[in-house]
Amino acid sequence: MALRCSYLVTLLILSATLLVVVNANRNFPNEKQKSRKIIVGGDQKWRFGFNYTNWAIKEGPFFVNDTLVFKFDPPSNTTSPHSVYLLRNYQSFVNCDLKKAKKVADVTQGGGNGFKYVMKKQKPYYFACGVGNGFHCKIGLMKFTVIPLPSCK
Ligand SMILES: [Cu+2]
Repeated sequence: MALRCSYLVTLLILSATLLVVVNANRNFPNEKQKSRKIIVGGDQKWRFGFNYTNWAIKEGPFFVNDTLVFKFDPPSNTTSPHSVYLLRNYQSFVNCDLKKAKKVADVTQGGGNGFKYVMKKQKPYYFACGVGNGFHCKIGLMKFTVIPLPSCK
């Protein structure tokens, strides 16, 4: 595992070198990296109309045991409700198909410090908002996918 990890980090550093020109201030982790807490969407939080696919590409790479924090206000007269679902596979991700999706946070759980989700496995995660039966996901761009890399500990 240790060998595999250092190999992976080497690969990351190599790709980092290639990306340096276009992305000078991106942080690449070292082997002693602690798991991070990442606010989904940054200061945009979890909202309708922000491109979370682009956000995830810019924010990555992500690692196993990183925590994603989804921040969204509970439903009120002035805010649109949101939720967090895990879609089943790539196909349902592409189509924003919520059938058989797993609800991980309902519309009330994003308030305060936000809803925290720890990515425990090295597998694809397909996140989406479930509001409007796919409408927020499809039209509101409220979806992104992450495959966390093994954390090197
Ligand atoms: Cu939403």
